[in-house]
Amino acid sequence: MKHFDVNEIRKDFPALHQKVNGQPLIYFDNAATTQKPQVVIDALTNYYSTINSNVHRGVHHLSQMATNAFENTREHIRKYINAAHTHEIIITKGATDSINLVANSFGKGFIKKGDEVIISAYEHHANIVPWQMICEEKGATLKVIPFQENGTISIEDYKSLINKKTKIVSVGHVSNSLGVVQPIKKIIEIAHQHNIPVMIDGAQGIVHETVDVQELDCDFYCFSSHKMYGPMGVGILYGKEKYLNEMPPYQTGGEMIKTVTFEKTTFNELPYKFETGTPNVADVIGFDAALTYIEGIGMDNIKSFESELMAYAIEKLNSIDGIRIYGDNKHKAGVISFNIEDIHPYDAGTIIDKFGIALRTGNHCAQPVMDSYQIQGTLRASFGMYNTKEEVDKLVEALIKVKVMFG
Ligand code: ALA
Repeated sequence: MKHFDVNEIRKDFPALHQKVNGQPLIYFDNAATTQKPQVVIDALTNYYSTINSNVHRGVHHLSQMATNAFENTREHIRKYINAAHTHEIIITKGATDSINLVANSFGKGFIKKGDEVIISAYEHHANIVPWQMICEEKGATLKVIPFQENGTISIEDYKSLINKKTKIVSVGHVSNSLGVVQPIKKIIEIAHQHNIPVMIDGAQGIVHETVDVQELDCDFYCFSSHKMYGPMGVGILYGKEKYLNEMPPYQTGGEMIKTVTFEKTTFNELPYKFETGTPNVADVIGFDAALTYIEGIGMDNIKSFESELMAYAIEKLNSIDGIRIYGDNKHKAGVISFNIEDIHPYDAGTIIDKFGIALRTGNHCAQPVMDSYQIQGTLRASFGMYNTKEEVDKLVEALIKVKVMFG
């Protein structure tokens, strides 16, 4: 195993070394977006200073260099998630864009009146609304697996929703609002016993553990670069070739076209069939640098470091009188959602910001989760590979001060 030294890692992230409100920044909003290592920032500068050019569109030197770097990233992503084919990797704008692509394209191709789609009650809005809309359009029904007090679904509840009308299941790997790791392998296995494909929203999953899409046997898996220490505006959709080939194009124009006449247009092969317009070349290449950076640290190292940090943070937070952590579960990754007494999360978050600590407050784009607990929102601390136990101690000190102020 490679050596993991959080203090060395912190040196690679320039944004961590600043003061906010006169205090050293403590960045605990990693589930919203992670900070970027210098190698990623350098990759962007290098791209714009040297090979900036459009891809797949020119025989000239710069265009070929940019195209090679762009396509090398696609291959890197394939290897990173162990997909069988490079053309199963579609580059999108983000995880939300990826889910919209599948909901619309799969929906257009395979969902009809009377069919059913299964999601869960712990989903981010991005894995609810696209399905809701396609169901409305097609006259299909959206079925929702409830989650239990501890933030996970019951397999029995899930099984009871599956029937002959079920066309697809789409669930999150890790809940963004609770941090609970869901039993996705089991969910996939059960759906496959009925020949139903499964889409996994991995936006909060792949950041904290190794994902092998062939081993999981998921039919679709999506995620965002910016939650993996890479640039914003880049998402990935992995899809099994057998589905992607049968699905109609989502958006049109640009790379997805093979031939156009006014009578008929033919479409490009995978993966380009699903890629339109000029892609976000610089940021895709920046994502390549982020993946290389993560590989250099080692996901096993990151996972065990973050697990220890999470356990420490849960224990420390639980020692504060009046705190309630939502989604009390031993299978958690990267996220702790909580409230203190009846202090409004916005009030607490605003005071905590004065201590230089960045948390997210609100419903975390998961309103049904908040509704289940009958709360308006929570404070959410989310961790990355560069956070420390000392930072957790500072958060606990700040929360005690908040309690005193509102007490
Ligand atoms: N979906 C992101 C979050 O959970 C933005 O904060």
